[in-house]
Amino acid sequence: MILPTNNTRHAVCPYCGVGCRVAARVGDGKASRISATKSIAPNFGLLCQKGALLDSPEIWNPAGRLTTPLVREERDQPFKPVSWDAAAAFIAARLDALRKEHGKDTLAFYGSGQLDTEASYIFTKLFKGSLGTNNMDTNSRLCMSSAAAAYTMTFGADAPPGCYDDIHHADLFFMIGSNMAANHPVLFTKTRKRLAANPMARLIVVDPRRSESADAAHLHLPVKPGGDVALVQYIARELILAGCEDKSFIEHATQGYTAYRDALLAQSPDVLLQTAGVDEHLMSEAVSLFMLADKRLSFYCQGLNQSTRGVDKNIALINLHMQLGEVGRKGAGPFSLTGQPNAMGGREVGYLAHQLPGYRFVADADHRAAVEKLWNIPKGSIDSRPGLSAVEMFDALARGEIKAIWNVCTNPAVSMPNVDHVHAALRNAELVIHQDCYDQTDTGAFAHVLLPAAQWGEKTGTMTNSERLVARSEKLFDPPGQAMPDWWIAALVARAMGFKGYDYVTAEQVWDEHRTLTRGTPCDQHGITNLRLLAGPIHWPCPDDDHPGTPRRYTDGLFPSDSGRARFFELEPAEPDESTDSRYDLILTTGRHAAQWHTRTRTGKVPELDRQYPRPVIDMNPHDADRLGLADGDTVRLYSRRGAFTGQLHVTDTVPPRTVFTTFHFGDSFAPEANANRLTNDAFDPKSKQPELKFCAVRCVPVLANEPSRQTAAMTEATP
Ligand SMILES: Nc1nc2c(c(=O)[nH]1)N[C@H]1C(S)=C(S)[C@@H](COP(=O)(O)OP(=O)(O)OC[C@H]3O[C@@H](n4cnc5c(=O)[nH]c(N)nc54)[C@H](O)[C@@H]3O)O[C@H]1N2
Ligand SMILES: Nc1nc2c(c(=O)[nH]1)N[C@H]1C(S)=C(S)[C@@H](COP(=O)(O)OP(=O)(O)OC[C@H]3O[C@@H](n4cnc5c(=O)[nH]c(N)nc54)[C@H](O)[C@@H]3O)O[C@H]1N2
Ligand code: SF4
Ligand SMILES: [Mo]
Repeated sequence: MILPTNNTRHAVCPYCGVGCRVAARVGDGKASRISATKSIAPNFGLLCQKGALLDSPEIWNPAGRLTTPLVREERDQPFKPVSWDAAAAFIAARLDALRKEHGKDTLAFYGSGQLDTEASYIFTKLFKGSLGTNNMDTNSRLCMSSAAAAYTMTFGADAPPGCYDDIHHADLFFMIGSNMAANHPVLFTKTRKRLAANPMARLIVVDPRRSESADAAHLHLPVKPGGDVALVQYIARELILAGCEDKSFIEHATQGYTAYRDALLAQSPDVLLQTAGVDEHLMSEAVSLFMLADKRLSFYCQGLNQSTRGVDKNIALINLHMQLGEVGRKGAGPFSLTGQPNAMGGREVGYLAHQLPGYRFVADADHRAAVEKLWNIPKGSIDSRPGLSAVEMFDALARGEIKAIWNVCTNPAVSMPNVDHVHAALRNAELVIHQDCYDQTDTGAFAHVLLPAAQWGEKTGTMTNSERLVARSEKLFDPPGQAMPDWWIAALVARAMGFKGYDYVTAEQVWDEHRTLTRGTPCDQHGITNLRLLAGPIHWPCPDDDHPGTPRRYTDGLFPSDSGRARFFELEPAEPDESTDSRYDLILTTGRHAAQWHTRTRTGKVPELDRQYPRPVIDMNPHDADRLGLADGDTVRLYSRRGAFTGQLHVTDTVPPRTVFTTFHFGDSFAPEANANRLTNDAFDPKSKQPELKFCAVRCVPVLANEPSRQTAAMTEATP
């Protein structure tokens, strides 16, 4: 354990949205062992295996890094190393030419919740302000956009009401569509500690699979994939019938309750049970646990968000907590877990296609005018039309309506649904810029320009974690070669294009500008100064220098909506976008392994992590394996209506009959047909535009040892 000394720096773990802070001792331009410190929020000495292995030399080896800007005119040419100025001049000239010839909306940006707030801020200013196009979206669209939309619809503004301290006070944990044990491990450890300390406390997990989290639960509700609205409504309805309603909270702080209540009572419990797909006795047990508990805390993530009903799934749960008076109450409430370390910060700078900084929206004339004034750009510079969301953006690229895409800190050639179509779009683009810290990524293979980014630990930046805690991630190391921070690269290109207002020298200057833009907004960070961030992290809202920060919001029952009240919505339980039939008779759901991070560009390099999940695995119930004549360890192929995927069969009763599970960690660079997103459906939720990554219809066939060509077989058989 390293003790804090003068030469100890703190950085934010670059993996999940728990936002653990790690300490490293620096000296001689190097940093020594990374650890966590007991006194430091939010993890207080805890780290999971991914965080603890951040000092693995493989992560820092310059051999696997992009170290100089690389440019090629055409994709069949080799890349040439160039200086930063030459790369910026090349990009500026190409973007300018496309903009003049075809219009500003032919340029697009695709970013990431792993970028720090400073980088997200400058890219937003460059695209929405200076270039005047809202064709700017990020992987948060695949991740948190349903949660953001649901919070905005119900409370009037995005972000969770509570904080991690609520774990120490809750007596019922309701984890729905979250495998916290694998994906937010430090929070799961905190939850288990609370369960151990309070023998009356209970954990319910709602997941079609018996995940690692479900294994540790008192009650596992194996919901039918997509059946969450019905499941939550069943519980809410039974609770109403039992008189569990907080009448005072409902009357003083909400609107729309009567209509919500009437609509729920009009539902048939049998139909709800059938749609949820869970036995009545298990559901009755869940209802009893809700009734016995005093403080119920819900954690949710992609099992709710990644669905064509993602917003409704979120709202059903928020409705339930409002009915129980559990918003702004210590130890209770709806708490969406953020996936990436700074997806919250990205939402705060307004990096999604419909947003502007400070939870403002492009469609709102007052919001546009306020931001134009703060950015010192002519009135009317910001377009009033929301730009294209992730799926729509790659569609427009495939059709040739978008011509240039600048892709930063995300690997869409692996992670987008229906990824064959995304590959075709990238091949069709006139200009692909890919900005990454690592060499040899799947998306980089499509690029004309590769820009070397300083990675975590090599730059100063600010991150907001799942609980609205804003922390400074300090620079520990120098980046290799010419790699530079993402914000610096954005500002360099903006200046090369002749735009004013990008003369930043430090990340602190960018932060100061960003926090000013949040002043008076629901995510007010004006009081979070650089000086205060040196001392430690602070929860927003924090309007002034002497404000202590706000771990819990809405404690006064006042909400940032027009009426000042939170709003109930009536919902219809409905089926997912795609259905099974005799040809595609299995439901595929996708997710993550505890030891791998997304497209493996970092965890795949760390032997201790990679060996835990070194190749694609398909989990299948023994009944299906018997029915299909398959055995554990067989190489099998899944076909959906869109493509094919090959993996090793794992026969296990953790998945229910007729449902199979795999991860999306592997791309074409690993093996042909290793990418599960060849199968997934790019249908999206109409309210959040978040795609359906958790449900598609597939069939499973054995792979024959001597078959001619996998790709050809896949193409012929995939045709419905
Ligand atoms: N180790 C690791 N940790 C990570 C990441 C990683 O790649 N690796 N990624 C980070 C990111 S960006 C994110 S967004 C989070 C994601 O964190 P999670 O949402 O916890 O991760 P997933 O595995 O995608 O999905 C969670 C669970 O949803 C279940 N599920 C599938 N369909 C349904 C359904 O219809 N209803 C319900 N109730 N559940 C369903 C799946 O079986 C799965 O167990 O993890 C973060 N943490
Ligand atoms: N089937 C299926 N697909 C999914 C999901 C699912 O559950 N199922 N989940 C979706 C979700 S929630 C998410 S968040 C996405 C994640 O998908 P991606 O964002 O595509 O995945 P990553 O591997 O995290 O990509 C990050 C890239 O940025 C690079 N990088 C790391 N640090 C830096 C840096 O500081 N600067 C720069 N410029 N680059 C850096 C990495 O090397 C890597 O290439 O996947 C989505 N896709
Ligand atoms: S729980 Fe998340 S933030 Fe914490 S060490 Fe693990 S991956 Fe990093
Ligand atoms: Mo995510």
